[in-house]
Amino acid sequence: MLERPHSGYRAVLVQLGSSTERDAALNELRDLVRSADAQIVGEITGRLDRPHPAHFIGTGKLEELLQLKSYLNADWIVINHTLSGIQERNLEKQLDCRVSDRVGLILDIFARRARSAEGKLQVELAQMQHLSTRLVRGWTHLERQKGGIGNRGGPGEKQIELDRRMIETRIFRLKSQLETLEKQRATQSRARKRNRVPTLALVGYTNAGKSTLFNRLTHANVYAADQLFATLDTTARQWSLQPGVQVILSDTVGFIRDLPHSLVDAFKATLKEATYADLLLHVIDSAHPEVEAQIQAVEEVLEQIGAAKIPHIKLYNKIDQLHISPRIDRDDTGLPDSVFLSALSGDGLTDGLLAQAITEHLTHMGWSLKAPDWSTQ
Ligand SMILES: Nc1nc2c(ncn2[C@@H]2O[C@H](COP(=O)(O)OP(=O)(O)OP(=O)(O)O)[C@@H](O)[C@H]2O)c(=O)[nH]1
Ligand SMILES: [Mg+2]
Repeated sequence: MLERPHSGYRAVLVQLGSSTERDAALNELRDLVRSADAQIVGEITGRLDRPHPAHFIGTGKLEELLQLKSYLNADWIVINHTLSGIQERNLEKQLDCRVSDRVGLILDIFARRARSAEGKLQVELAQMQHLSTRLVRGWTHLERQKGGIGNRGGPGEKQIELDRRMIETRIFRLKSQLETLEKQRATQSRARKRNRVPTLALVGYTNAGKSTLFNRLTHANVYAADQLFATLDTTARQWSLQPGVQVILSDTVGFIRDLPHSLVDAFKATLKEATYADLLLHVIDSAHPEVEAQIQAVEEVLEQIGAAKIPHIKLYNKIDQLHISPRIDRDDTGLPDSVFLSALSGDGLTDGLLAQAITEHLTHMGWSLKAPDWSTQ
């Protein structure tokens, strides 16, 4: 029903704000747009003044954008802020091409990546929810123009009302399909608990290296790539923590700062996978310039999905890029707090540091992890 985004857009990016916040945001925006398979042909930056009610950016900037767009032959404008439905529509009309804001862009990437049935349903739900808020806003706006409640004449309003109902019906159906899938997932995780196998989940900012680590530990072949949101589906595998000691490890969707609410809501089931875990492994790209902000963003999402209280270890990944040695840092109680490692070179993994840190945590939580003693049998 929704149009699948096509590849090969020629994109012009718009990033406003003070110069300090702009650089980091612009870098991330470039990664996001490349992850949407588009080519970046131009960029416009500027101060963020009070947003223009009709088209968000000021009239001067709009003129600049119009010229740049036709000069560069661009066909997609990406504005890394939140636009109202009306602003987006006005901009599309004036610029005569597709315009997306940050939420629209992230939804676009998710739509490209979704592979599993559940992932596809979740993306469609997020798109529908996003669309419905825009229609409602557009509708109330139209109504206000026509003189307030009570005046329901125009064919435009009727059409919007019909669209809205259709979207609501679709949202209802998608939610119930997802609920069924979520029940299955909960049953599976209860079964794992009954089998007394500790469950660990890799969580972290997108592109931190979760899938690379997952593949290395479980010899799986999950898609890992230098792009944002490479993984959308949760995969769980057995991992031999030590000879004879099995745990379940799951790889999850990456987080990002200002994760759109419609996505958090729609991906609740996938994100919830983390809340079923006994121990979280928070994978961090320690070589990233925005490392602290990324850690904080992940902690915020964990809070939102109710996973903040689950014990976790911070895995400072990519230490090969920083040229530091693998090590374990401990908290006041002596428990491992962080492990410095590299999923790529194997530092901190092949030497058993990660397995040791995890074993200490699980033992502290009361798991008995003794390997079966075959010698007596
Ligand atoms: N130098 C270096 N690069 C790494 C390391 N671990 C992962 N990478 C690279 O980082 C990029 C992202 O890795 P992924 O494993 O796809 O990251 P992810 O956290 O699963 O990302 P999403 O699925 O997008 O959330 C890839 O290009 C990896 O090769 C590491 O230890 N060192
Ligand atoms: Mg991944």
